[in-house]
Amino acid sequence: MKKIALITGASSGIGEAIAKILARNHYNLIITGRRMERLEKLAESLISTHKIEVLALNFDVRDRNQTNDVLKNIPENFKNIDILVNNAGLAAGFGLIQDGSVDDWETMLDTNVKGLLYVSRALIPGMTERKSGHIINISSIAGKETYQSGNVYCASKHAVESLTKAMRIDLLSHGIKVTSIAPGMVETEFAKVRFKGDEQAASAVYKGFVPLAAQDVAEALEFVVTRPAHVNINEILIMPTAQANTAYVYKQL
Ligand code: NDP
Ligand code: 8X3
Repeated sequence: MKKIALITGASSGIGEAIAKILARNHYNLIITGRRMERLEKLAESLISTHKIEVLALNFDVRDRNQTNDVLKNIPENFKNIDILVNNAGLAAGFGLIQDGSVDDWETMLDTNVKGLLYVSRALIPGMTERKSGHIINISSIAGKETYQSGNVYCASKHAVESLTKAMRIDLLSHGIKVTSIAPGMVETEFAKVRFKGDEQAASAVYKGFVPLAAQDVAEALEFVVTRPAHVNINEILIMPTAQANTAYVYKQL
C-alpha cells in the first residue's frame, strides 16, 4: 500500500516541488491551498505521470473552522496520513517595526503560526492513534536569526522552530518523527508576495547570485523521508552557497 503525504501550500514554490518529489517516490498525496485551479492542474499531471492518487483540498489555513471542517472530512482512503508537511506560509511586507503594518503582522502570524497549529491539531490525533507519522515543518533561516525589517516574519519562523521542538518532545512516546527544514533564500513566488506584486522589488531580491531553487529544498526533504525508521533528522539548515546568513549575501551586480 502506498504511503500518504499531506502538503499545505502546494500550489506554488517549495510546496509544489515537494509534491512532485513525493509523487516520484510513489506517495499518494493530499495537496492543499487557496488557488484550487492550480492544485487541480498539478493533481492531474501527477496522477497521469506517476500513477498515484492525489486529492486536492481547498482551504485557507487562517480559517480555523474551514480548516477543521475540510480536514475532518478527508475521504477514508486518504485518512491515514503518514507525512504532514507544514509548508503554507508567507512574508507580508518588509519594513522597520516602528513603521509596520498591523494587518501584515496578523496575516503572517495567522498563516505561519496559527495556520500551522490548526492543521497540526487536526491531523496529529490520527498519528498518535496509529503510533506513527512524520511532521515536517518548513521553517527558515529567519527562524534562527533576525534581520533588519524582517521583524514579525522572523518572529513567526522562530515560533515554527519552537513548535517543532515542542512537537518532538510531546510526541516522543508515540513514535512520531518531527523535522524542521530551514532554507535560506529560495526563488519562488515568496518575494512577489512579500512585495505585494511589485515585480521589480521582487526580482531585485535574487539578482547577482544564485539562490536556492524549490527543488533543492524538496531534495532535502526527500533525504529526510527516506531515512530508516530509527533515524530522525531533527533539522536541516539549507542555504545558497552565496548566502552565509541573513546579513551576508555575496552579490555580483
Ligand atoms: P510561495 O509564495 O511560492 O508559496 C507559498 C504557498 O503557501 C502557496 O502554495 C500558497 O498557496 C500557500 N499559502 C499561503 N498562504 C496561505 C493560506 N492562508 N492558506 C493556505 N495556503 C496558503 O512561497 P514559498 O514556496 O517560498 O514558501 C513556502 C514556505 O517556505 C513558506 O512557509 C515560507 O515562509 C518558507 N520559506 C521560503 C523561503 C524563500 O526564500 N522562498 C525561505 C525559507 C522559508 P495559495 O496562495 O494557493 O493559498
Ligand atoms: C525566507 C528567507 O531570508 O528571505 O524565509 O527571510 S528570508
